[in-house]
Amino acid sequence: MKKAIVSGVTGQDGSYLVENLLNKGYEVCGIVRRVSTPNVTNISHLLNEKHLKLVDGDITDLSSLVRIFADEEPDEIYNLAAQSFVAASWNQPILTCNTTGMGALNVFEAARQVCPSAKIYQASSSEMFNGIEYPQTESTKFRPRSPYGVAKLFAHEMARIYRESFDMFIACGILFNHESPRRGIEFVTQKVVDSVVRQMCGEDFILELGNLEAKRDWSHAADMVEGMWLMLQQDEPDDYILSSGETHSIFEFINKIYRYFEIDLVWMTRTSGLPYGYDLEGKVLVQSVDKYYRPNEVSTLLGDSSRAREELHWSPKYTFDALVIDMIENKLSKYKEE
Ligand code: NAP
Ligand code: G4F
Repeated sequence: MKKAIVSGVTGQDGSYLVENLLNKGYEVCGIVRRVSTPNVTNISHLLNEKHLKLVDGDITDLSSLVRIFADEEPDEIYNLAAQSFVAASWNQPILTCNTTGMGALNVFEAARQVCPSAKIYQASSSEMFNGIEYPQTESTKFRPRSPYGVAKLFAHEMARIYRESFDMFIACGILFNHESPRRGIEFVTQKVVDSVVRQMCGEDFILELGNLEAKRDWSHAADMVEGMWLMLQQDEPDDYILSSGETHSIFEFINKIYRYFEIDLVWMTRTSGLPYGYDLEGKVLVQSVDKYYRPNEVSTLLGDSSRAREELHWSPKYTFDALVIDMIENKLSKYKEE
């Protein structure tokens, strides 16, 4: 039985990855950071699994990683832990770099000291690109636009340094945006789905968002975690883009969610230049406000995942429409339960 360690196990990707690995017959050890009120919602359905064990640890604490890696002797390590919310990285740049950047280095260094032959997956990001040149491939130049992007690029480059200098197996997945019903509430897809469902259930408020012109290449997280696993099944480590190969603006995403409820939004622009959308009765449902604009922005993400498709034989199962339906239907059933 292979053993995998997963950091970030309580997050969106961690929860899907654990399911995926348990289904493949792995023994999984999830690293959970200590908090006063534990948040294990995403993995609550897995807590009684015989082959899943949770251990306390923090990727900013090298000693905790050394202890865990020495105790567990893993075959594979998936480093998914991060401060992953781009917008927050301008307000907390140091925490973001300590966690998302230095935390990854701690994972590589702990593995070098204790289990250098374990295969490591590092969660790199399309936020390392500048969003001007696209479609992005593995050889598109990196030019991050956020503290988060810089922290991810630091980790990405450190992965290469450890790979080349110490002959360690570290594969980086340059993943484009991926979503699911388990996506955190602050990310734009979940925020829109949650707000529109609440409006449709009778709550009276205007959904406030930031830049609606940015374009993202969205996939389903369940498809992405299979790609992570495939990267560690190769003989040699490499970097791979995982993406859908389609790009949609935030406007398009919003329209799609309202359309599900048979509402065709009409868009207008205020004198301030900010857009707002209303229904056919003239009721404003959504508006763009200054407070959700970021100091800088990756404008267009469109990933070319040909290398992963050819070499890993990876291909996503969810279409954009199927992702949207999964998110809406899950949200609707949660509200019905409540
Ligand atoms: P997520 O839902 O925000 O999950 C992040 C996880 O990291 C959570 O389990 C969080 O624990 C944990 N964590 C944060 N700080 C930690 C620390 N100091 N020590 C240990 N654990 C810590 O993120 P995700 O969407 O699943 O993404 C997984 C990874 O892929 C992240 O590295 C992200 O940056 C990267 N990525 C994501 C996307 C995407 O579109 N989702 C795209 C590219 C790359 P708590 O539950 O305690 O907060
Ligand atoms: O959903 P988002 O917050 O995701 P973002 O910033 O693209 O980052 C996600 O994907 C990265 C991969 O490219 C990951 F590395 C990262 O960890 C994270 O998972 O924002 C998407 C877009 C942005 O252009 C943002 O400006 O939506 C725009 N947006 C407009 N209004 C908004 C809002 N984003 C959020 N979160 N909230 C808004 O109100």
